[in-house]
Amino acid sequence: MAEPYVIFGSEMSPYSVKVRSYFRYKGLAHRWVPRGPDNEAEYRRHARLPIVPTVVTPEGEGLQDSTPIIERIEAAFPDPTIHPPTRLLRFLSELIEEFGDEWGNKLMFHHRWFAEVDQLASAQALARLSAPRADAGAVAERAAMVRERMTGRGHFVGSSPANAPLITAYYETLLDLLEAHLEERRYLFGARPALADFGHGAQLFECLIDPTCGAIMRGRAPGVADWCLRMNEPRNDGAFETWASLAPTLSPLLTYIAGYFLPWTVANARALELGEDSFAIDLPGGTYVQPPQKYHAKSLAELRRKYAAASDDSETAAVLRDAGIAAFLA
Ligand SMILES: N[C@@H](CCC(=O)N[C@@H](CS)C(=O)NCC(=O)O)C(=O)O
Repeated sequence: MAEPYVIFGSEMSPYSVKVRSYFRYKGLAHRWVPRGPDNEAEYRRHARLPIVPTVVTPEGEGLQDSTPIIERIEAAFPDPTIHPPTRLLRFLSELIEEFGDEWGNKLMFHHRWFAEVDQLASAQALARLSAPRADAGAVAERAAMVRERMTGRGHFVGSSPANAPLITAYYETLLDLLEAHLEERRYLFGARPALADFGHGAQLFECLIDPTCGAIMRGRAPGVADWCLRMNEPRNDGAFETWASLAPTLSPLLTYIAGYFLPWTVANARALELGEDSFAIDLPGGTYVQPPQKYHAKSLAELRRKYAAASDDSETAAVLRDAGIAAFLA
């Protein structure tokens, strides 16, 4: 029998959970390997960068970066497709995936490593997952190391005492919009998952398993919590919907993307171009300040490329213009 795909990942890594959920949906045989000291040599043979997920193909090729991994596998195994059928809906799905990867990650990462209760729970979970056979003393030592390393990284995503109430408000507003949208459907684009569900659902699944974000979500948006859990084992339960049926509750999410994520990512790219150490931007709720993040500029360039390819479709152009999105991507 052929070797299955191998996914080196972590339950605490949204991008790993995203790729695993995709493999499950496609029904592709795979072996999930929680990355840790026990498999470091095997991992290093395939990983160019020290990140998860790292996927190893049956031919022994190492793949990294969740979006290109999914694009590559989707090209080889197109059924069941994760792309809604119209150009508009496909672009929106790609946009929401990117938005989840970038903005959703900020919301999750800040909360995971900000309050003490989250730091302690997350560091312990990571320590236990990565060294399942370690004794209590070794786990505690590892957890202390993880906590120190990860809390030192918060500023990369803009985590700071000044931004904390803003970021919590961004999270709560997003949950309210998603709750309304998911009230009557199983996935973001209908009765089957699209690329957007994999990217966005994974970030919010990580929110769900953390103390602060999980409590907020369970209290405020139980339908979103159900969706996050559903995305662990997504199913094809029917058709994608049309824009007309999605629009009443999806349009407000697009307006949110145009009001928060896009101005932020454009300001981030501008700060990088100008070589600034920090940038400030007026977002709903107040001025938000953070150091620029390199990876996001790449993601914005990719979004602009996809927009350029999609916007000659008149329906796509009109919806993106009305939502205030086109102005940031043109
Ligand atoms: N853009 C990458 C991001 C992957 C990533 O940032 N992975 C994190 C975990 S979620 C990681 O491995 N970080 C290195 C570390 O924690 O040492 C993707 O989409 O796969």
